[in-house]
Amino acid sequence: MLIRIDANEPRASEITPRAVHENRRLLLGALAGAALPAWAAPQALTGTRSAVPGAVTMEKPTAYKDATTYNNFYEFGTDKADPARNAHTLKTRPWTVEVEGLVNKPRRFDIEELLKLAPMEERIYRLRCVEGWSMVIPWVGYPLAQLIQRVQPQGSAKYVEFVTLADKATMPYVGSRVLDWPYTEGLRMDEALHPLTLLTFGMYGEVLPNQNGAPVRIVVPWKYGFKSAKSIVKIRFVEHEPPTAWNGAAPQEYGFYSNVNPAVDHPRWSQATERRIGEDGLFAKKRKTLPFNGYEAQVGQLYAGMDLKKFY
Ligand SMILES: Nc1nc2c(c(=O)[nH]1)N[C@H]1C(S)=C(S)[C@@H](COP(=O)(O)O)O[C@H]1N2
Ligand SMILES: [Mo]
Repeated sequence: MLIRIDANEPRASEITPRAVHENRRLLLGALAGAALPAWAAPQALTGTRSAVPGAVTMEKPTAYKDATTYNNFYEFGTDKADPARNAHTLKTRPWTVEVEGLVNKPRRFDIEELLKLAPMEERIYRLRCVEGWSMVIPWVGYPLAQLIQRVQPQGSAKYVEFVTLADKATMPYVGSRVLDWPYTEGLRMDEALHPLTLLTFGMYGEVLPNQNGAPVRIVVPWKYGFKSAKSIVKIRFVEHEPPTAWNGAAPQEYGFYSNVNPAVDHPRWSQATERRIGEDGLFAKKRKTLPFNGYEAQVGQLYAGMDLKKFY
């Protein structure tokens, strides 16, 4: 069951100071080791490589340094460098995630319980921001479906809403008027249950850095980055499409679905191409953006018959 990681894959140990790296490794060792047999613990630092089609790309992962210093996490500031500078104040323990709404087994999970709920996998997904840049990141987590199955949604539950932490004491921009806080996001139930939708606890074989959404976030690889809510405290099952932070702030710019779609432009700029972070040298070519961020074969059928210009 355990699949070894390709030897040629760049490891964070090659690009971060050794002491820092050892520290994070130990943390994820405790995390992933708990979900796997003891003999597997050393390899489990990076989880098991996923067998889900589409969950691994052959593209070169973005440098760890870039993925952790060029972020969107508006609770900590609107500049790309702000989250890495400011998110050290985020307290990720103790942490609980309340799962509530239209489910037979509503439950409050302590983060330590949530870590052990299902085996960790490593998945190398592209993350495409609506602003026109993208990264390739080895995420560590397990399918959100694993959690959903355990709480038994009722037939009336058609959507899942994610509510994230809004703590004025530790998040300097909560209270500012850029967005309505808390930052919320949502998925249709079939999207939430899709095997590519990952409940994420780590990246590059290590626990999530605060600026990337510690201690738990969602990663939905075929949608624009803002759907991948960080630092989640509540998961709510509801009947109707829930309001979301960016849709509330600018509905004509950010739709509920927000599937990556090169054919539907943002009203203020094109979505046809993207700049891969780390390739931004003078002669770096922009890449063509792929429908559903390259995951069309896996998720296209979720939207069969829908007008994606209307449901953007
Ligand atoms: N709570 C919260 N989650 C968030 C955001 C945010 O501002 N707050 N920004 C989103 C956006 S716009 C993007 S592109 C991704 C960025 O994730 P990364 O910093 O790990 O690359 O996080 C998303 N999740
Ligand atoms: Mo984004």
